[in-house]
Amino acid sequence: MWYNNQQILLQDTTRNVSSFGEDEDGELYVVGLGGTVEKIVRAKANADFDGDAKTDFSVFRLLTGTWYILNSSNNAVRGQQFGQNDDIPTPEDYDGDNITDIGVFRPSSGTWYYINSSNNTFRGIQFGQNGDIPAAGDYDGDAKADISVFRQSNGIWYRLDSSNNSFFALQFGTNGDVPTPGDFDGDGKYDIAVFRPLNGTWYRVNSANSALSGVQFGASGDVPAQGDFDGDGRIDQAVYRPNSGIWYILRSTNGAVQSNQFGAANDVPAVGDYDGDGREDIAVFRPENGTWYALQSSNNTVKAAQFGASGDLPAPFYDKP
Ligand SMILES: [Ca+2]
Ligand SMILES: [Ca+2]
Ligand SMILES: [Ca+2]
Ligand SMILES: [Ca+2]
Repeated sequence: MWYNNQQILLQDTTRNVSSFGEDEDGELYVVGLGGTVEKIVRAKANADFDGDAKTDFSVFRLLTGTWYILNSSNNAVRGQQFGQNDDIPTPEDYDGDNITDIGVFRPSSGTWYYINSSNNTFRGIQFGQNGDIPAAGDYDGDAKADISVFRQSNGIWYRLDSSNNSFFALQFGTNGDVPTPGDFDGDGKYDIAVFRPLNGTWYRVNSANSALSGVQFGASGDVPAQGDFDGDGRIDQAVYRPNSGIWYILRSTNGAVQSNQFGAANDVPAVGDYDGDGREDIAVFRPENGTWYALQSSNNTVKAAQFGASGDLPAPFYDKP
C-alpha cells in the first residue's frame, strides 16, 4: 500500500486472498478464496505509551504522582509527573491515535485529567463523584475511550460518549460488583460488564444486540483478569487466583478452559499484549519489589524486568485490554 508517498509492505500473510471489500462505515474486509471474510484492524495494545502495539511495563507512583514507562520499542525510560496521591490511574486512548494517554481520575472532586498523546493537550473533565469506580473504554466504537464510571452504591453506569458528547446511564450491577467492561461480543464496542465476587459470576450486556448474559466462572477471592488470550477479537473471561497464583481462562473461540500457574500470592494481574502478536499475555506485577513477569503467547517465553517500586500501581491493570 501507499502511505506518506512511500510504498510499504502490509504484514505478510499465509491467506489466499480473493478480494477486498468495504462496508458503509469505511471498514475494510479481506475475502479469502474459500469465501471467508475477515476484518482488517490496526494492531493495538493496552498500556502502549510509545505506540508500537506492544504493552509497556509501566507504573503510576502514588506517593509523588509520577508515571514511569519502559518503552517496549527502545527500552528507554520515561518519567512524567501527572497526578497526585489518591488519584486512580486511568490510562486510555482518549484521542484515538492508538497510543495510550496518561490519565487519572481524582475521587475527591470526581474529575478526570489526561494528556492527549497526539498533541500533548491537557484535558480536565468533571464526571463522577467520590467512591465511583472509573470504567473508561470505547463503548461507542469510534476508537476513542469514553469517560465512564460505575457507581457501586446504586449499580449505575454513567458515561460520556466521545463520538457525540452524549450522556448515557444504565443500572447494571450491584454493590460489591467489580466493573469488567470490554468487547466480549466482538463488535468493536465495549460491553457493560461486571464480575460478582460473591458467586463468581460474570454479567454483561452485549453492545451488539443488548442481550444479557451471566456466566459462572471463578470463585470468591479471585481477581478478574479478562483479555483476548486466544486472539479472536473477543475478550475472554479470566480470573487470577491470588492464593495459588493460578490463572483460569475461558476461551471465547471454543469455550475451553485453560489454566496456568503463573504468579505468586499478592501479585497483581497485568494482562497485556507484551509481544505484540495480537493475543493478550498472562502477566503479573509483583508490588513488593516492582518486578514484572509476562508469559509471551508468541513463543511461551517469560519476559521479566524489574521496573517500579513497592507500592506502585501497574498501568496495564488499569488500562485493561
Ligand atoms: Ca509499547
Ligand atoms: Ca492517544
Ligand atoms: Ca461489544
Ligand atoms: Ca477471545
